[in-house]
Amino acid sequence: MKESRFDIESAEISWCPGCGNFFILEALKGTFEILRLDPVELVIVSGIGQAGKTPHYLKCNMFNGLHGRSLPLATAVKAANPRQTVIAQGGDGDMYGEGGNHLLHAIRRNPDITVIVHNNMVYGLTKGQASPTSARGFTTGLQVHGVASEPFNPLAMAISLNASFVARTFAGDREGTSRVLAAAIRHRGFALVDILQPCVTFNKVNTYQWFKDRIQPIPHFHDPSDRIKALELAFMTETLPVGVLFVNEDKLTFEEFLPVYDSSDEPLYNRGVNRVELQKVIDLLR
Ligand SMILES: Cc1ncc(C[n+]2csc(CCOP(=O)(O)OP(=O)(O)O)c2C)c(N)n1
Ligand code: SF4
Repeated sequence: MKESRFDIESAEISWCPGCGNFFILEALKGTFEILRLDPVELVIVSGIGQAGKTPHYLKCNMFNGLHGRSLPLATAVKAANPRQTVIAQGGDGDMYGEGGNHLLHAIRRNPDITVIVHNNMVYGLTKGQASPTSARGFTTGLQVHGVASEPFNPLAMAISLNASFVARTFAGDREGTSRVLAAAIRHRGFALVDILQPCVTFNKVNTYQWFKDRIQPIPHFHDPSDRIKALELAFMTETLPVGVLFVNEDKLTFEEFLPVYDSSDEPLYNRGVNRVELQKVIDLLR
């Protein structure tokens, strides 16, 4: 592994050998180098899960919140300091299950953050229960007769809601993942990157080979502003298109709507409290 300014020397990584999370961690560091990010300018917010541990293994600002709750936190961090690069990171259970409702509304709100989902189609940390993206019929120690529900399609959902940037990559393709992550972080507005991530311990169906047999790069002639074509790609199940599916450059971000930034882009944390104005508000509400 190459040395990076984002390495933490003392980090003892608790992931299983061979886990797809290692490739995502390396791809992330590569992306930060491509973008010449300074660790001080970067905040990674996560929830709970194996994927949620990723920021523990990176030298930058981080906030590890509750399961499924990284998106409101990330939105607030960006609103308080729009000059920071803000990333929210989690597993498919964290982002699409427990945090699913936050995801829907964050897409509508369009904060300028990047959301990275390690999609291993299983709950890794809690030992292999089904997640929202597990295939129908997938058996686990809990779902012994197989999963009864249809799998959640995060890409189709995000494109339907007119998300600002929607992409999918495969953890085993570190360069492709890094390229897409760089585009997502550079993008102004809400960016969702779903990363297909083998869990070698609890998902013996969706293995590295299973993904390799199915992933297919999105053709270079695909126009990511074409929403219907992007939806067609998102609905494909026999092959799994990887790359940038959809981009909408025209949406205003949440921060651009905030009146506090009308006259100045000074981050909120830098501004003093105007006690005279504050007292007026308190008096008004008495
Ligand atoms: C509110 C709450 N509900 C449930 C849990 C238990 N829990 C911890 S991690 C997890 C699932 C993690 O799966 P996923 O988000 O897919 O991440 P992975 O571990 O696979 O990376 C669950 C159910 C919790 N910690 N808090
Ligand atoms: S349980 Fe699965 S997701 Fe968790 S570290 Fe092990 S291989 Fe990775």
